[in-house]
Amino acid sequence: MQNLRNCNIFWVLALLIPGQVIFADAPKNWQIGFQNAASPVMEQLISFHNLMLIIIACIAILVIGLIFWVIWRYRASKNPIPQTWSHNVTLEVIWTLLPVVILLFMAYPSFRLLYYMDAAPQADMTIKVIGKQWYWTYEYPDHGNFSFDSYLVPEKDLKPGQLRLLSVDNPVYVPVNKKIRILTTANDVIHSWALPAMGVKKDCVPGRINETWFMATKPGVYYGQCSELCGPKHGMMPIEVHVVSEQEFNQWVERARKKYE
Ligand SMILES: [Cu+2]
Repeated sequence: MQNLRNCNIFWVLALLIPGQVIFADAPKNWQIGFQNAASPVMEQLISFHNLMLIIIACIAILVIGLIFWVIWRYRASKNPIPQTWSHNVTLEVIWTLLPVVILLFMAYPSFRLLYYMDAAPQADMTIKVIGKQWYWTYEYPDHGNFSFDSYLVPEKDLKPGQLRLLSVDNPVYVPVNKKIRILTTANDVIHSWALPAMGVKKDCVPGRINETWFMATKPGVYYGQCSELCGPKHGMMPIEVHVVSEQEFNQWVERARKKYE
């Protein structure tokens, strides 16, 4: 609820100061739910999660209700002589078939989403992500194949507005509303490139390339973290992605090529 209120205040401010506030998403203290969706995949993941939540809640209520009913209905004081029957074919058929039907009902949207998330056949651009102990290297093969390393900003060097354990020295830039193909790999051990607001989490495995994609629908700064235990500084290799307009992205590419090539 607190999050929701903060969020509303944020949007009021964003409307009052046009062009000044950028939408950003990062973990918040005591957060329980997901970050706000900023990509079509994450929107679908959240609705799938909500569907699961309803099914799980119904099953939990049914089972707990049955337990209490049995405790009350078959209590010792009401049934001094125990029943002797042990099977009920109708009941057994129902409690076998019903879970099968529920599983099939969940499997269809689950597989559809899984294949949707898997790869983007018509991606607008590609970024290669290489996990290393303990930082990330990014390559932009479609923009002159420049590459750069992205390290955590240590706590003592944090500037105002930068987030502890999340801000990096060289963030990733992507254009808004474009399909970004992400190719992941690693140089040493398995890492995992994760960006919760986009619904992305892909293992980076040495010696192989994994593929995923996202399309950011809201400009702003998004944060993620390595999500595969990769050694003592696993928590010190965050991910910072700036989603900007296509024009700003092209300007950044110009600067980046001079800086990193
Ligand atoms: Cu890692």
